[in-house]
Amino acid sequence: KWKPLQRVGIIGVPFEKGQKKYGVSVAPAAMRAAGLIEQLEEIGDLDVKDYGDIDIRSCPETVSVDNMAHLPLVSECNRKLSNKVAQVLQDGRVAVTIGGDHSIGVGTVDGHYKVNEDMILIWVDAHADINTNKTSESGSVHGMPVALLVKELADYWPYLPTMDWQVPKFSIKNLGYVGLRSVDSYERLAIKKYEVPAFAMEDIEQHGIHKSIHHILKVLDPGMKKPIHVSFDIDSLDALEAPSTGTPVRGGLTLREAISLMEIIHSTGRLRAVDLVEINPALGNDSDRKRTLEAGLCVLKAALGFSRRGTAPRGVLDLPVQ
Ligand code: Z70
Ligand code: MN
Ligand code: MN
Repeated sequence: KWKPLQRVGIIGVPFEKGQKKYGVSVAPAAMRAAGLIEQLEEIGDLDVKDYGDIDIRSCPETVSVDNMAHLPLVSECNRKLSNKVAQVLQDGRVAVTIGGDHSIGVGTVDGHYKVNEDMILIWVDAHADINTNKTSESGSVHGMPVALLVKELADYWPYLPTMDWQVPKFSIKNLGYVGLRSVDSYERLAIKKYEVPAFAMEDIEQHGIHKSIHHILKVLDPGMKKPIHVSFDIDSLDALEAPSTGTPVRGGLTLREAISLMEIIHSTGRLRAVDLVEINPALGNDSDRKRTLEAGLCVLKAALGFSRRGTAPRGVLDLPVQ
């Protein structure tokens, strides 16, 4: 019944105030310069539309919330992004969002939820990003998007000025994790309390990427009928595969595992939104930067139907004669 959507919409989000380092905001331009649109168009029959970048205007930050840096900026960016993601989905396209830091997951998931209330969310990351401003040790919002999104954690937040547009309705029961290896203690408590299917690196080691993702999909959606949102933090990859990122963590996913994960999700035909975040082209040398951008491209291509086996021409039954 489900078959992959052959239409894609690209959204760039040059936003970096959800963390402290300069450079993540350059990633949408760097990905386009690395051939993002052209490479996706080379995947057979894919119709790619570039919706451009979200307008990131720095507004005066009139309010401040304890241990939550730049909340008004994060909020304003995500409000616009949420509407844009909903528009792309309503246009009948897979929403492909290029960050930016992971605080933009608030906007992408909020926008997706507005269109598909039955969506499930696969968070692929070294980190769980499920801190509140009470539990965070950094005060950086890119460590908090999941906690902002899920309704079960709403009572753990104080009132957040500027965030009235965002009402957490998404249930933590529709969330799964892949790639975890740097989880704060209260984050672990939340994962245990709500029994979130979380495949940390040691679980992937034990079961393999194939069984791991199939297990998550089965737990979240045994009927195999729900739209899928993948929020892919490039730091889920091993630091050798993707060095140009703000908080690289050793011992992560190989690029092969990430590609395999995305191929499996593509094959469901139910992928409706994918985020690629935390690529920081300003970190590392030329080789690091190139490797990281290429890894991001490989992951997106796998999600959108590129096959490592090759794809035969459509409607052609034999080889050319002479
Ligand atoms: C830590 C925090 C984080 C990404 C770092 C780290 C969060 N748990 N996320 N890098 N992508 O600050 O809350
Ligand atoms: Mn993250
Ligand atoms: Mn991360």
